[in-house]
Amino acid sequence: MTINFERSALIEIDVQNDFCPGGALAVADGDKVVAPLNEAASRFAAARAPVVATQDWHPAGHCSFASAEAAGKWRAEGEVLWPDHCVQGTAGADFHPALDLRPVTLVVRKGFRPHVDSYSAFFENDRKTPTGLAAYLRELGVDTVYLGGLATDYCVYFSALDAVKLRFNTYLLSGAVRGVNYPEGSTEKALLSMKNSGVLLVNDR
Ligand code: VGL
Ligand code: ZN
Repeated sequence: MTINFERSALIEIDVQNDFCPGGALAVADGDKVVAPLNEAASRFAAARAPVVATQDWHPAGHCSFASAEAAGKWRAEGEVLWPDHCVQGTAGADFHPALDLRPVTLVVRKGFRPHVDSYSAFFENDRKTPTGLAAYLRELGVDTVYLGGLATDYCVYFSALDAVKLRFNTYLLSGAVRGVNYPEGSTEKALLSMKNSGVLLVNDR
C-alpha cells in the first residue's frame, strides 16, 4: 500500500480496554487491532504525518447505558443501549496498554455529553455537534484518512461514513478493525455499507 503521507492522517478509533477481551463491552479479538495499528502509526510518525486516537469518554449514568435512568428516552437511528463502558477516568476507558501512543498527535474524546451518544469521530449522534476533528485535519491540509480500530459496526462505521461525507478520501485498514456484531450480522452489514458508500478497503501492508 502506497500512502501519500503529505496529505494523509491515520485515525485510530476507540482502542480502549472496555472494547477488548475482559472489558465491559468486549469485542471478540478486539486487542488484535493493536499490532497492525502500531505498525501503521509508526509509518505515519516516520513521515511526520498526523495520527489521531479517539476515546469513548462517557460520564457515569450516560444516556447510552442500559442502566441509566434515561434508558427509556428516544434514540437516534441505529443507536442501541450498552452496558456501562468507558466511564471517564476508569481503567476501562484507558487505551489498551499495548497501543503505542508516541506517534499520536491528537486525542479526540467523544460521548462526554450526558444526553447524546457519539459513535463517529466527527459528529455526535445528533449528527450536528462536531468533535472538532474535521477542522483539525483540514487545517493540517489532510485530504485522505486511514481508519482502524473498534468497533467495525459502530464507531468505525459512523466515522468512515462521515469521513466520506466530509469529502476525505477514506480508507479502511481492514486487518485493523473488529466488530461487536450486535445485532448478529451487523459487522458484515457495516463492511458492505462502507464499501457501497465509497470507503476503500485496504490491507495493512
Ligand atoms: C462503541 C458502542 C458504544 C464503539 C462505543 O467504539 O464502537 N460502541 N460506544
Ligand atoms: Zn460508548
